[in-house]
Amino acid sequence: MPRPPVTRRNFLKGTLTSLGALASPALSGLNAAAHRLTRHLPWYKQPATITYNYCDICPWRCGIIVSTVEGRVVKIDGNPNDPKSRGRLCARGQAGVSYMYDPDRLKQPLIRTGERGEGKFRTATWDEALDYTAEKLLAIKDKYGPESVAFLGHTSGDFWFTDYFAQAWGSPNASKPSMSLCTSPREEAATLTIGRAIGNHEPVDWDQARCVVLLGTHIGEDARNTMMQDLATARENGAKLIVIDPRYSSVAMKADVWLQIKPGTDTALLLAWMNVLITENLIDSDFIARWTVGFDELAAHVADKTPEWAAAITEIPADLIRATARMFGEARPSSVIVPGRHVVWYGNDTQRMRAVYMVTALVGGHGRPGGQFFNKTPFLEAYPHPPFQVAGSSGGCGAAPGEESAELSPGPTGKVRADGVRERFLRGATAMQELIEPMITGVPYPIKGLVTYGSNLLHTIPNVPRTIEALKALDLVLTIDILPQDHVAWSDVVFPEATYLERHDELWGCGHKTPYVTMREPAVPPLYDTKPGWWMARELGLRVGLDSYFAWQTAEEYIDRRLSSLGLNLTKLHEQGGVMVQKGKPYLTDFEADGTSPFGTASGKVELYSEALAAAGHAPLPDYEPTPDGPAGFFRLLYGRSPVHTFSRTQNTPALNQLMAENAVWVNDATAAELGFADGERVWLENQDGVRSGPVPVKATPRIRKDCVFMVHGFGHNTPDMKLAHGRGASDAMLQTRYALDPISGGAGMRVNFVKLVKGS
Ligand SMILES: Nc1nc2c(c(=O)[nH]1)N[C@H]1C(S)=C(S)[C@@H](COP(=O)(O)OP(=O)(O)OC[C@H]3O[C@@H](n4cnc5c(=O)[nH]c(N)nc54)[C@H](O)[C@@H]3O)O[C@H]1N2
Ligand SMILES: Nc1nc2c(c(=O)[nH]1)N[C@H]1C(S)=C(S)[C@@H](COP(=O)(O)OP(=O)(O)OC[C@H]3O[C@@H](n4cnc5c(=O)[nH]c(N)nc54)[C@H](O)[C@@H]3O)O[C@H]1N2
Ligand code: SF4
Ligand SMILES: [Mo]
Repeated sequence: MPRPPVTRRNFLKGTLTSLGALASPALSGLNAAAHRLTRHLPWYKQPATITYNYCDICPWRCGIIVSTVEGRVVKIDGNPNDPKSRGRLCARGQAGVSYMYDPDRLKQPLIRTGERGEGKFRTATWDEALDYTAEKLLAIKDKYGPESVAFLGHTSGDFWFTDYFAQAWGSPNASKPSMSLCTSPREEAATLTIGRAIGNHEPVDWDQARCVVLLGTHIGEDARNTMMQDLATARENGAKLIVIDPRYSSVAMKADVWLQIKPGTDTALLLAWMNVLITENLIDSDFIARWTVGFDELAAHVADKTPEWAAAITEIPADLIRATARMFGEARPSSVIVPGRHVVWYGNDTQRMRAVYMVTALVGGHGRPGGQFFNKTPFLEAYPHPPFQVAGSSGGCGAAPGEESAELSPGPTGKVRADGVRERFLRGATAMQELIEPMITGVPYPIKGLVTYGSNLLHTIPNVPRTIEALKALDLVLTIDILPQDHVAWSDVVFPEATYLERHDELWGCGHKTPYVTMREPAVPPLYDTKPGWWMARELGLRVGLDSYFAWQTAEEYIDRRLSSLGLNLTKLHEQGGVMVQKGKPYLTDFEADGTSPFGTASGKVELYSEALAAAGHAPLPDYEPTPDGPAGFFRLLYGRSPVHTFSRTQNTPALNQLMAENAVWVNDATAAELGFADGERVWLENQDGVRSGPVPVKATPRIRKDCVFMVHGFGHNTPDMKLAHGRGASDAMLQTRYALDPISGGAGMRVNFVKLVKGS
């Protein structure tokens, strides 16, 4: 039965009634008394118990307030104290209730009975499942060493396995998709150029910006809550907006100028912008003299990269390239190119991202109001534990504060990472897709065990047939998930997790303009026979001899110990509204005042010319490298987000499935007509290697170039166990049988696949 919506007024009333309620989801004595008086009333008039949390539907992690009535979660609101949500949420965040009550959830531990991939399991007790896993892990360790177990994880609880357990166990082979399948090139480029990380919250000073550029970044479809709010504020304040996208995206509609670039040619555009900024003296000479190195080399490098040169490559008219460069330069220093997030596009992505930071540097935008500010990581001590067997986290936007800066070190047997990071690539954090090959070949050494936490292997990593080959070759596959996603069928043992609304979890500390720490507490106890990740990690740890790392008994004890470094504990943090905000140091003036440099490069300056890259045999200044076109009759496959779905995790969420049950393929309308495809007609997509996915409806539209097609990522689920998502839409991951490896960061460029449209439903 649909429940009536909670109005702001009665929600606030509920909040007030429950003020002072315990952190525990159980009703306090006060609430219980109130409940007796009100239980004849409809649920929305009853006092709600409030718990604090951070949203786990996407990696943005907005602070939320969860209302529970009679043991049922009824409403999720943004936490006004939280710098990430500011009291608002996107549609997905509000659908958290539906996500948690999805009837298709994994409910009990499972042990495989059929062949891998068949999806045949028997239910097991937790003791059985944990003992089984521990035995297999120890057998692999005895025979091959601890580094032969890989840990692939994402989603906010991944810390317990991908970071804590992996390091205690002694495997350097831990990885998250949020690096080499998402942000690696921009992080690598930022480290090389400005000597700082970008981190989870892109440091754009929206409030004061006068000119903002979005390169690919498709805000609105990419529905990062506060970014949408910030963009609206910037526009309200009169900031100019330039959007560069081969597709007329939702945010392109809001732009002053939309540049319909030829896919893969952005670096040429950025070089031409630098040419115009320098030749027309639209630069900040003082900033350049004081805070950069290599300006002369850069000026010489771009001297012949004229708008006319770039026009032939990008298919953007030269006068438009010139006009937009002027628009950007004239707003200096309050001009910024938003560092993208999903930046693994064509394989040469670190160089493009360097060019992005260099354009902002030429106008003096780094650390200037309205430019790219300096974020600060919150202070929070780590839980004291014996030295890890392997130092260094698996990287990613989600690493816990206090644990994230260590250098990667080899495992206890002296073996370095099997993905080649620090050997094949310049530095990089981790390269998830490069850990698949060693599972098949045993080179540089065997990987025999796999622990996957909260990452959808078959929808996340390109070259799915290779991943399946790897899954077949392993001695142990442990999957920890909340849903029977496609990869679950390939597991030997499955641990069903309680969702973020049903568990305590590691604190979330976010590097930000105002760094902050927020908490997660359960709104209701775990549903079914599910357990929180911290509990599983500890129970498994105790069974494989890692007792000394799991000295704490509960997550509360662990978190309270960490919070004590801030003079807090969970109860106090709850009482003060779930969030602790610290002071930032966002502007250059903050550093100039105390005579320090915000730039962590070797020179302490923005490195326009990179000695580090030159020394490693890479181009010290970015060059445009063409990306090959596809075969005749094929279109480049572009992909992106829908505002109502996250990756491949929400397609089965009833409330979101109702809003969008399948994806469509965007095709230029004139091209569709030429090929004889009607708008709405169902087609299969077939890639350059003969792999098919679909069928999906054609969206015939003038909003996309003729050389490419576009689809929303995350659809095309095979498993019949996810009843709403099963068989709906096409999978971009299936069609990405190839990727272009970025030799600097280890990122996997995924926009190098091509598809043709094939009739038939
Ligand atoms: N609703 C929703 N929002 C999300 C997520 C989600 O799953 N759902 N995921 C979050 C995460 S982790 C990430 S990484 C971000 C990803 O979102 P973004 O970082 O915004 O991703 P991009 O890949 O930059 O953006 C995709 C856009 O790039 C365009 N594009 C394709 N090729 C090119 C090209 O060669 N040049 C240019 N200039 N543009 C091109 C596409 O047409 C599309 O509009 O979204 C975040 N926000
Ligand atoms: N083809 C293609 N590949 C991509 C992208 C793309 O656009 N196209 N985007 C890339 C980007 S930017 C990113 S950041 C990554 C995202 O990569 P992933 O994070 O792997 O993406 P999801 O599909 O959301 O997978 C999350 C998995 O965690 C499970 N899960 C959800 N909540 C919980 C929980 O509380 N506990 C546990 N244990 N599991 C949970 C979900 O059921 C799902 O199986 O993908 C990358 N790969
Ligand atoms: S942007 Fe939306 S889905 Fe992502 S964390 Fe915030 S509310 Fe949740
Ligand atoms: Mo991402």
